[in-house]
Formats: sequence, C-alpha cells, structure tokens
Amino acid sequence: MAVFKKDFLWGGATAANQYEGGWNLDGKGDSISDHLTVGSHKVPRQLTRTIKEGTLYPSQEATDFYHHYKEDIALFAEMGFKVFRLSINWTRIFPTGMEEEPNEAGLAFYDKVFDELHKYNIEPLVTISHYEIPYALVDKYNGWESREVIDLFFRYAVTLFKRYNGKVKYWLTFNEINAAIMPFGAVLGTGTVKGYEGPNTEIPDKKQERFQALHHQLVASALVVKYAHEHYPDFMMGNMICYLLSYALTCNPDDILANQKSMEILNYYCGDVQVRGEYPYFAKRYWEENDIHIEMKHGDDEILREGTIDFYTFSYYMTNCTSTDPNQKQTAGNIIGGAKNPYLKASDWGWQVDPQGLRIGLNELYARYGLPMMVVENGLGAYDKIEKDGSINDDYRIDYLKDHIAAMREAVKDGVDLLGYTPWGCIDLVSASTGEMAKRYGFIYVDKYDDGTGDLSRRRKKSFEWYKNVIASNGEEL
Ligand code: BGP
Repeated sequence: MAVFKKDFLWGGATAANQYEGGWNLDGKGDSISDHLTVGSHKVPRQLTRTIKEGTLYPSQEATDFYHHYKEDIALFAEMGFKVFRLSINWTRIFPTGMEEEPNEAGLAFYDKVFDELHKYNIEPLVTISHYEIPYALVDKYNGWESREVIDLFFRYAVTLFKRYNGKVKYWLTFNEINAAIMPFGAVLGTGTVKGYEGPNTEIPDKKQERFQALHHQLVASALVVKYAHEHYPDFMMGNMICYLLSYALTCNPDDILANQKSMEILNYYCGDVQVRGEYPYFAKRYWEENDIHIEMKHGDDEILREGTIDFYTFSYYMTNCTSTDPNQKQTAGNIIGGAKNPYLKASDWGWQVDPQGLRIGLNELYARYGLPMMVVENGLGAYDKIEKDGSINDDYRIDYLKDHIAAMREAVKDGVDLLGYTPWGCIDLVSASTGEMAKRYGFIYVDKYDDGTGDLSRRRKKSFEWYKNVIASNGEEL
C-alpha cells in the first residue's frame, strides 16, 4: 500500500548564499555571507568587515547557480523533482536593504528561475531569508537588534509577494530562525556582529542582543504571514526550524530534566510562537534566569497572534545527548554539539547519524503542533571521490538518505501529515559552517574546490539515479 501521498513533494534544497554566486553582478549588494572566508573542519571561517584582496570568500561565486540555473533545473527535472527549495538573495533585490525601490535586474533573475522551474512542473519553495542579511544592515543597525529592520524586511517580502504571485505558492519566512538562540546564530542568523572581525566560532556570546533580535524576526515573520494571508489566500506560509533533537544520556532525572529544558529552548521556543501565536509558558523563567529583557512594542503580541503559519518545516541532520556530567565525551553537531551517544556513528564532521530520530522528531512535532510538516533539509556532508572512469560512488550518501526516508515512511504510517522532503544541497554547494566545498551533500557533483579552482562543470553521482528511482516509485523503492 502506498504510504506517501500521491502528490508528495519530492525535491531538493539550496540557499542563495551557498549556491547562487554572482555576488556583485547586476546591482547586487553584499550580504553577510559574502564577508565570510573559506574555512575547514579544523580552521574556522573568518568574518571580515571589508572584502580583502587576495582572500577567498566562497559564497561569492559559490557553485554559480546564477549562470547555470537552466542546466541545473534540467538535472533536477531529470531526477523527477516536484519541488525545489531555493532562497532569494535579499541583496539582489535591495542591495543595502534600505533602498526605496527594488533592483529590477535582481527581480528579473528570479522570474527566469521560476519560469524555468514551471517549464518542468517543479514547484518552487522559497525561503525569504536564508543566512544572507545585507551587510549594510549589520553595519548600520547591528542587524536584527534594531527594530528598523522589521520594516525593511516587510518591504522586501511584500515586493516578492507582489512580483511572484502566481509563480510561487510555498514560502518560508526565515531559515532556521532558532539559530539565534545559539551564539553561532549571531553571524548568519541575526547579523548582530556590527564591527566584529574574526573567527565565526568566537563571536562574543551576547544573549540579550540575540534574543532581542530574534523577537524582531518573530514579529517580522508574523507580519509577513499575516499580510500574505490577507492579500494572497492561496499562499502556503511556513516557518523553518533547525530541529536539534537530543536525548537524555542516562535515566538520571537530572539528565532528563536538563534535556527537557534544552529541548524547550532550542527547539520549541520559536516554533511555539510561530504556530501558537505567543511565547511559550517556559520563556519567562528562561528570560529571568538569563538576564534577558526583551523590549516589546504595544501591538507585538497581536501581530504574533495573527501571523501564525500554515505548515511547519525543519532541518534534520543529526542528534546529540544531554548530560549533567561535565566529564562526558562531547561530539560536534549542526550549529551546536552535545554529549556523545554510544549507540550512534558519526559523519566525518562528527555529526551523529540517527535515522530513527527523524521518526521520533516527526511524531514529537506533529503531536505538539498538528500542522502539515515538511522536512526541508536532511543529508550527509561527505568527502566524494571521482573514480578513474569519472563515476562517483556515493553509497554512504545513499545509505544515509535511504534510512532517513524509511524513517519518514514509518512516521507517515504513525499518522504524521507529511507534505514533502527536500534533502539539503541536492547539488554541491558551500558549507555554511565551514565554508568548505569538500563537505558535499549533492546528487550532482560540481567541479569546485576549496582553493577556489574548478571549472564548475556538473556530473551525476551514483545517488542521482538512486534518488530518481525513489521519486519515480513515490518512496516505495529505496
Ligand atoms: C543548515 C543550514 C544550511 C546548511 C546545512 C548544512 O543548518 O540551513 O544552510 O548549510 O545546515 O550545514 P553545513 O553546510 O554546515 O554542513
């Protein structure tokens, strides 16, 4: 019996800041990711205030969707994509974020992209802001710490709605909005790094700033959702959460409680606001104990209440454990690490692979919110090797995805309403955390390397054919 819906949205996910390139073409301004240098698993990326001559900033060219979109979309179509997740580069539309009028050349680029997608009946799923705040707003306002940015974002989003109405139906407001909870989120998430220059791993931990900035993002998100509901009733408006499932390492109640508290703040703080329209009951104590004083304007609570989302989306890569024992072995993870789980193996970047966690997570989230769900990022960052005959045999990636799709299938059987699945970096792109090309996720290999070399040619990996068959069989044949 078929498990996934007949019109299940199979596809892939990307983000402009890691994929698009063309960073200074046709009037585009620079975004924060254009100021981040290349790094590696061992060497952190540097954020620089100015663009330094002779330094490599991998997002600037990335894997050049800007000039390859036709070829890439044809490849996605060949795999049978029903949906393609991409983000719009804010600075392509409003170069500093502050212009009164949008940049027509920027708008025209995405028109071409959406038309190309529709040619193949691929539905665009658009993230309005994915780690690419205009750098000018960082400089002027300390990013989202300033309330001014709400209006600028609103203007940007409304410009997109007006222009792409009829071409785009599925919208996500902010990528991984809960990144702001973690120090790392100050760079790519909230842009609260005015004047900062240095490694992206050593940003001073300014919780007050980040939580204030996050409040502004939550209000901005709700405002545009409310606006869309009022003006474009056909739109489906979603959020996007970095879902960081963790388990208590032991059955010691201290560990259980610590894990519960960490899950609340990392995973549910933002989602609760975006789905239920108000801050959760546990927020107040967290603010008090962390000396966080959020300035809210009269009317904010009403906006949050009126701008709740239609569907819930999240990224899922790995899980960690929570332990109150400071001597426990630690491991890395997406944005944040945790205690090592003795039952799981990890990727080469130390992210623990846990397919079953996806089923657990889908059930947890669906029980909490009862909204249709979409897994909009998932995948294995791995080193790929081109064989002498030109093939790339990424069986490790196939295994990872196979197990995760099987887990989703179980979750659907459990009763979760799942709309779609867009594995991350369906074509190779720049890693957000390390700035590497060596950490690849794609079904499609791009000839581009960490020293900036490469002719950007595309080639199909073994997983390409495999995924094509998964889609053709609607997830029955894995
Ligand atoms: C998510 C981000 C993506 C993406 C992914 C993989 O947190 O939304 O932008 O990059 O993680 O992470 P990385 O690129 O660090 O391997």
